[in-house]
Amino acid sequence: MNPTAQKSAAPAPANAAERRNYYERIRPLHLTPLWESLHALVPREPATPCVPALWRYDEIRPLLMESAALITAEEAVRRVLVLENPALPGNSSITQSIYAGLQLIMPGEVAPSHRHVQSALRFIVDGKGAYTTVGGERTTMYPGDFIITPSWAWHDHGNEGIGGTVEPVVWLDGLDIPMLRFFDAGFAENDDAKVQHVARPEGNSLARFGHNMVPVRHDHASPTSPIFNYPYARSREALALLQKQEAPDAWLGHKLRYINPLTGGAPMPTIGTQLQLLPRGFAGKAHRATDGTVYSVVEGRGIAEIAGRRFEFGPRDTFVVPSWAPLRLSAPGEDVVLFSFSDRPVQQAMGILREAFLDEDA
Ligand code: 1HN
Repeated sequence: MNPTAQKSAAPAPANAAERRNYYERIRPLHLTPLWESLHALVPREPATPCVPALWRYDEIRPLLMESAALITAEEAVRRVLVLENPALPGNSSITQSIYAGLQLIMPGEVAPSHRHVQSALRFIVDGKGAYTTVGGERTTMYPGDFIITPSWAWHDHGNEGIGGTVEPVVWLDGLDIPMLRFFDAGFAENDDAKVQHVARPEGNSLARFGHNMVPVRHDHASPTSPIFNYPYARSREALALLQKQEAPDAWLGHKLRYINPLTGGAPMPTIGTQLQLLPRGFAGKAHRATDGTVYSVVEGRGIAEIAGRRFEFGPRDTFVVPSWAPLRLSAPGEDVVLFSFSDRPVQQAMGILREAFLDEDA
């Protein structure tokens, strides 16, 4: 019996049996009655299967380090613990559209060069001195840096340290994997070389595009930002100045979105990214939006109340806010800095993004 049949208005018993019989006869022809699923297909408001969840870095770090003894980065290709939404096991998804994972690269290791249609972001969580090379330019990683691997760009990672010290480096990967899977549009290939030839000096992209100026003549045609490392030092400085100069937004605190300097839009076509500061004592109002969002805690301890559930977070933790779940952020004891990302640019391109800034308790 079709379980959804029970949800529709109860027909006369004889009629119900006739309908069931009818459904059984059309099933072999791969036909199904819309009227039994219409309400679930077109819900009055988003009814995501995703649930709110928090991953504590202090719990994960020892397990991540343990994985380094089980497999090398090279054998693994990418040594990552995937953060799966607890309600979507086996899907490699933290929301319906977004993948997230914590990637570890140990001193001296190499994650070999490859490329794929999926776009990736790296948000550096722990350690410094690893590098990623993207399309022939290398960038050194520092905590809080937001780094992009555009669709179809060659990329390899390594860890040679900096200033004579080399330590394990962990970053949060965010990819549009579930979106690409939905579209059945994924391609991938391995590079001939394990490590890409470095073709440009470090910092070249930032020099060209990262100072509110862009080269008068350039050939950057991709929809992804020509900047591929947005260093934390700079983003953090902007927030520190705003904190001195302005009152925080009652819902968001001081919140800035990263931009593609050529368009003013999101740095990647499929993923939008933000950095926000909640000043000590901030007790935010609730807000909700249709883009399920992943947060990485950079600094400070605070509280995220998500759909009425309370999560206490600290530095390096990751949490996820499902689509349309009211979120209230607070920072009772110290300044908090949060990085976040979602499929917002896709929803905006489709004209379907909705958000609400609530004035009463959610
Ligand atoms: C990938 O290529 C990376 O390049 C990280 O670091 C995570 C997850 C699934 C498929 C490819 C990387 C990935 C990935």
